Amino acid sequence: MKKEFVTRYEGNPILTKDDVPYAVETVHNAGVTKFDGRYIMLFRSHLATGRSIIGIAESEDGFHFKARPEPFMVPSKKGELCEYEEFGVEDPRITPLERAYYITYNAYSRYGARVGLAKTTDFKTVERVAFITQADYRNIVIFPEKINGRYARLDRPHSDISPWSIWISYSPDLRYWGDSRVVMKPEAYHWDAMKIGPGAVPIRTDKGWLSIYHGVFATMDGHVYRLGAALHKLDDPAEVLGVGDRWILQPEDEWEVVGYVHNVVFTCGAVAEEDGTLKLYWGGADKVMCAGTAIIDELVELCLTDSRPPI
Ligand code: BMA
Repeated sequence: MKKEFVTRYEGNPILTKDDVPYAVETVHNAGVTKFDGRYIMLFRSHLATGRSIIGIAESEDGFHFKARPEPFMVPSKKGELCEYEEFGVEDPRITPLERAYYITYNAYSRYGARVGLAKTTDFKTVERVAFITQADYRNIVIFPEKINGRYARLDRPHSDISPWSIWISYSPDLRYWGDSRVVMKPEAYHWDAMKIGPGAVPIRTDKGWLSIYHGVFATMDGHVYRLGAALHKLDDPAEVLGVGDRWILQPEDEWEVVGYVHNVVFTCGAVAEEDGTLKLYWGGADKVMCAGTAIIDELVELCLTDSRPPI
């Protein structure tokens, strides 16, 4: 069996707080996409207040990023948005869809964590569209195309009953979502036994939608966040064709093992290249941004051959 599925970029970490022209404590959990032939990264940063904002960086090659002088999204000061973003905006994912880029992000407030939807067409200005969940939701990735006439997303509600699982929901307009159901659960006494959540925006392959998700294992020394792969049926993503039995990435480098939160690799984005490779991006220990590459076909194979059932 193949030993490593992700090859770490030798220049990791690719972005840290020292690369940001304004005062931040961390650079992590970034969504990444291609726009106008360049790579755009929307990264989360903790401020010294402990609250988060979202910055923006650009790159020609997907590895060397330069942060812009100003943040891209900060908690809104206006009306309803202000009330629900008071404690920060976090963990952006970027979905290219119908000539625009939709950004899902966690909005944190005294009422809990919920998910907001924002939209940009130029990565210079950004408009809020709507909050698309109530409280206690995180990790929403919207599929990059309509499926059977509806928009679709993977999400992760957080209820009193664990383990916390990945659900699917649908929408006619990106604003109102429903028809929700569980599609994938953590596996007992497994690397993702405690909770799972969608990570990168799903990638279309011939054999299905490839989803890179995170799984959490509780240890006596805290929680360990790792990444795994699952494959969803193309025309019915509620059907999971297979879940890779083993993780594809775990905290190993020093800046993944030790940081703001130890032992975390957490993805919000990946870019599929035309040559069949994947550029995968992850936050290391909630402190820095890292990158690596994988072969898309190998991840698909893992889901189909060395797999466990989704439920
Ligand atoms: C999750 C989220 C992520 C974070 C992870 C590890 O619950 O808050 O943003 O990377 O915990 O701290």
